[in-house]
Amino acid sequence: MKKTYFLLLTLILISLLGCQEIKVEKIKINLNAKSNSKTSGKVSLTERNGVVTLEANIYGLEPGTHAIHLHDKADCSSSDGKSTGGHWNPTFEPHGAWQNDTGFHRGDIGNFEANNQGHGMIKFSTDLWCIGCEDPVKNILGKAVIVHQGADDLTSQPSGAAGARVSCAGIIN
Ligand SMILES: [Cu+2]
Ligand SMILES: [Zn+2]
Repeated sequence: MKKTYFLLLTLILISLLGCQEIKVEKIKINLNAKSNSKTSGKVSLTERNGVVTLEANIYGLEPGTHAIHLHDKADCSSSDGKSTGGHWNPTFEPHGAWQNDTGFHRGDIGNFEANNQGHGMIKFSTDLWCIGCEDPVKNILGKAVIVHQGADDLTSQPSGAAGARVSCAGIIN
């Protein structure tokens, strides 16, 4: 009888520990002004059950539409943000709207609106990304978040003609 209880207790313990293993990865990074702008902000990246959610609050923007992308390298060292390279494009597809039939970069998040106070926010979720997994087509660690002065026209190659890079954040744990 005692053995049965012990076994039951062990099973309960194992299942409880199993529940705690639901992996949640979270990274918080700061957007820093580039190209003589005053654009800054905060980005959180959370992975839950295979879905990554990006939430960004951006301040000091010109009112209107702005592009936001993931670029290739988490290197915001240059004053124009170009040290981050081009759009993150691990699948070698053309630039385009997210989940466009004719292809899109895995960094082509798209556009968001800034209000008259210069504040914009965007919430974006996808299962095509991961945070720190082994798949180089999905892993966003080591990439950068770039906010642009203008809108992404979603067609111009290779980057949507979105203008200067006004804010930059490296995706580093
Ligand atoms: Cu960009
Ligand atoms: Zn692109």
